[in-house]
Amino acid sequence: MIVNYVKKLLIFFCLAACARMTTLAETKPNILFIALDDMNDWTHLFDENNPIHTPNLQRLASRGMFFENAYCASPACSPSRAAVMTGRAPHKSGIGGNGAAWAKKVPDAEVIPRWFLKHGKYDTRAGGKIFHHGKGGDDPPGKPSFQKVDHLHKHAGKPELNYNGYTKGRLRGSGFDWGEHNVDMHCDDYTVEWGSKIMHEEWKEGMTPQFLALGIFRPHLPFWAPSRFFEKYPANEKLILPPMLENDFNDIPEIGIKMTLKEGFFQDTILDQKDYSVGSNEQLVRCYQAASTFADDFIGRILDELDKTGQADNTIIVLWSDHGYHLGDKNCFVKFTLWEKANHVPFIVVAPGITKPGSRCTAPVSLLDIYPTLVELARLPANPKNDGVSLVPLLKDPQTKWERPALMTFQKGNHAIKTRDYRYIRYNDGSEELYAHADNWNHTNLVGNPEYTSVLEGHRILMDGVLE
Ligand SMILES: [Ca+2]
Repeated sequence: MIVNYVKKLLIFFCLAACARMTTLAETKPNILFIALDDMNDWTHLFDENNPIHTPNLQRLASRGMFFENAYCASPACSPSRAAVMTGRAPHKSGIGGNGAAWAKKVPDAEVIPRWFLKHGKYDTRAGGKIFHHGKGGDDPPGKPSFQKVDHLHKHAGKPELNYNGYTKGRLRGSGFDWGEHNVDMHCDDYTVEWGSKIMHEEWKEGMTPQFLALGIFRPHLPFWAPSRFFEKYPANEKLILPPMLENDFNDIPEIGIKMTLKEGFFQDTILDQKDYSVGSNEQLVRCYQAASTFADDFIGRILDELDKTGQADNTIIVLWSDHGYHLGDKNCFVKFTLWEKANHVPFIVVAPGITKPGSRCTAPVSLLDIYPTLVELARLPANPKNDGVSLVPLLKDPQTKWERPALMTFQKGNHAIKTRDYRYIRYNDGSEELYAHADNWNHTNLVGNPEYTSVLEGHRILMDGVLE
């Protein structure tokens, strides 16, 4: 009796699974493409011992695959986003810093949504920050990246950008402020409202498949969030601060130290005063934590809206952050470094019928891999100019053998690779760093340690290989 019941149950689940797979196989899936800005790995998504609460990132991860070791192609907004969207590696495209305009560097590039429009007849939509704002993010003349766009900068001047006067930590005006900020509409509220409206009006039975990109600007500076997002982050000694090693720069080459000075306005007042008042650096860390949970909340709202459309089973979701952020660790508040915290990012893919809910993958992967992965998932022809590789084998089986390292580049000739066991950095003057995987705050440079001579040599060869 019980055996029969179990058999029936198994048949039911098989049929249900087949029905799901049939759905994705017979119709073109929608793509919900969500970008975060400057969100690092110090969140519950990666480890529940981390201080930053991200219930909605975890909710999203529970639906598909979370890549624990995903890396941006470049630790700055413009080159990282250009790499994701064009599929071109920064060392080949020449887009290695925030100053380069992607449309001028690679005018022949077909960005992901254009590939979907051209080869899959997709409708393409984008709200918020997808490319970097400013001229570096502009489309090439006559080649719009999306059919319909709601730009983030359209909302400049709205209440969110009215700086509210925390002068102590202020650096260059409201763009670099941090604090509690209670206004009706933050810039991401506009983006989520716009995206929700698109889904509400256009995502229906029989719809044209759609590529919808939504770019959330938080936790990027200004580190602002409404007061309720600060409740979990105490403004006193109980606040969790990143570990800071004394003399952390003693084993860092000069060129690596120089990179931290890129936004070098905090160096004299680094977290040594234990000052939790408004505008202090400790308060800045607290505000980053709150701004990250605020960003996470927007993700929850997007998922709620998707679920209301009834299209979730036919929608591939990809979520990524353009890079990470240092919060006083390694003596800096900055992203423009080749260390782990500025490059290790949240990256989640939900592909119904393909990814197993709640699965995790430990292989090192790059955000450059997003383009070829989405193209394969949607069964469109591959773009031969993509420098990344499709992650579909890993989405199907996270244990797939995967020896390819993730490559990161910042400006000209400065690179890092991440393998399963090490991070190896080589700057354009030839100086190097090597860190064990477990040393994720990059406290101990192993270059010069005779025990690691062969590891170092192996990583030099690997880097030469991926740069070819
Ligand atoms: Ca960014």
